[in-house]
Amino acid sequence: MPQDTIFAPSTAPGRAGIAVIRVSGPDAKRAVAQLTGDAPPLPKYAILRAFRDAAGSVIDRGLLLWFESPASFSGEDIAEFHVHGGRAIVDAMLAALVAVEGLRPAEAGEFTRRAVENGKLDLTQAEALADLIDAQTEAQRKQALGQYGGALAALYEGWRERLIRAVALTEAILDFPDEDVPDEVLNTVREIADGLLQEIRAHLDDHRRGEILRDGINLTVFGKPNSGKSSLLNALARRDVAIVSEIAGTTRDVIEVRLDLGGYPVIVSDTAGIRESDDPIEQEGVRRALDRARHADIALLLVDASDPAPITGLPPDVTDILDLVVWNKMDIGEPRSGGIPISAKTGSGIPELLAKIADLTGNILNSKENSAPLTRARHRAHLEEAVTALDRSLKVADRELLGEDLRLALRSLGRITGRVDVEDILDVVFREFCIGK
Ligand SMILES: Nc1nc2c(ncn2[C@@H]2O[C@H](COP(=O)(O)OP(=O)(O)OP(=O)(O)O)[C@@H](O)[C@H]2O)c(=O)[nH]1
Ligand SMILES: [Mg+2]
Repeated sequence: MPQDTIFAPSTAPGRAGIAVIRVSGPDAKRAVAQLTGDAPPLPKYAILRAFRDAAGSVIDRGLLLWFESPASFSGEDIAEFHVHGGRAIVDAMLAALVAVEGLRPAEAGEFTRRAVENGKLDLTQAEALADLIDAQTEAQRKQALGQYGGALAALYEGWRERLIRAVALTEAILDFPDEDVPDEVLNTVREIADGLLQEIRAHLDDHRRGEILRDGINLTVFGKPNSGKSSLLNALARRDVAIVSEIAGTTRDVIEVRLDLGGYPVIVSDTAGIRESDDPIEQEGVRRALDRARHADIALLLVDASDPAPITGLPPDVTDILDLVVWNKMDIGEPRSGGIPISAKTGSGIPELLAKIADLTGNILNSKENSAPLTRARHRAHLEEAVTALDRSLKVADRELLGEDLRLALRSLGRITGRVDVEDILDVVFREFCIGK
C-alpha cells in the first residue's frame, strides 16, 4: 500500500537562526519540484535554492538536502528544507507543502514510527531517540546515546536468537517418539534456557539504575516543621522556589525541583513538616511527606540543631526511612555529632552536602559498570514475563509444554524490540532441521 507523504518542522517553534522542515515519503520529490521548480540535488548534498509558494513568489532562500530511500532516517525519500527560523517563514513553507498533491502534515512521532516500520530502528532505539531529545544532563545523554546506538537492541536480540535456537530444537524433536529423542538435544535446550534465565535475572537485578537515571534520582527532604526544609530546597536550587516562614506548617504539599548535580538528574522534593495535627489538609500533607520519603532514592532527614528536642514527633521507624541526616541552623545551633552540619540561611556546609549527595547518587547509579542498562518499566515487565516462562520451562517434563514456555519467553523478548514474528523461528527450523523436506 503506498504511504502518504508527510511533512513537519523538525526544529522547535519560535525565533531561531534556522528552521528545518522535513518531508518523508514517495512524493517528497514532487514537493521539491513544486517548491524549487527543479529536481533534488544529489543524495546527501546540500544546495542553495529559492523556495516558492503556490503562486510562485519566493518564501525564503535556504539549503535543500535530499536523502534517497532506503538510505534515510525513515527509510523513505526525505527532503529537508533549511529556512530562516521565523514564524512567518515556517508557516508559509507549511502552507506551500500542504498544497502539494499527496502531502499531509505528520502526526506526532510519525517519522520515527516509519523508521521502525522500515527496519531502520528497533523499538528500544526509537525510545532512546525520545530520551536523547529529552536528556537534561550528561549522564542521561550518554545513557540515551548508548541505547540509540543499539546497545540494548543487541543485548535483547542476542538473547532472542539463542531462544529461537532452543525453540527450533524443541520443534524438531516434537515429532520424534519419546525413546528416539537424543538426550543431548533436550539437554542443550535446557542449558540455553538456564543460561538465559540467569543472564536476564542479573540484568533485572540492577537496582533500577537505568530507569532512575532516565527519570531522575528522587531526593526527598523531610523533618519536623520549621527545621528549614524549604530554606534548604531554595539553597540547593539557588532560587526562591518554596515559601519560607517562621510559622510552623508553612509547606503543605510536595514541591519538586529538578537539578543537575554533577551530571546526574536529581529531583529534590520539599515536604510538609511532620507533626500531629487536627487540620485535615496538614494531615494529608504529612501523609504525603512520609510516603514520599519512604519511596525516595535518597531520604534526607533535616533536623534543627537549635531545637532542644529535634526528633520528637517523628515516626518510630524514621531510622529505617532515612538515608542521610543533615543538621540545619548551625549558625545558631549546638554542634552535633553524626550527620552533615549546614546552615540553609548562611549557605555554610552546602558544598559539603552537595558532594555527599553526588556520592550517594554515584553509588546508586554506578555500583556496577553497565554498558546496556535497563531503562524502562516496559522492558522490565517483558523481561519479567520471560523469566517466569523460562523458569517454568526448566521445571516441566513434557516436551510440548517446554516448547510452549520457550515460545512465551521468546514472544516477551520480541515485544521489547518490536520483533514478534514467528517467521524467524520457521526460518531456523527449516534451515537447521529440514523438517518437511
Ligand atoms: N538561623 C537560621 N534560620 C533558619 C535556617 N534555615 C531556616 N531558617 C529559618 O527557619 C524558619 C523555617 O524555615 P522553613 O524553610 O520555612 O522551614 P520548613 O522546614 O520548610 O517548615 P515547614 O514548611 O513549616 O515544615 C524560617 O524562619 C527560616 O528563615 C538556618 O540555617 N539558620
Ligand atoms: Mg516548608
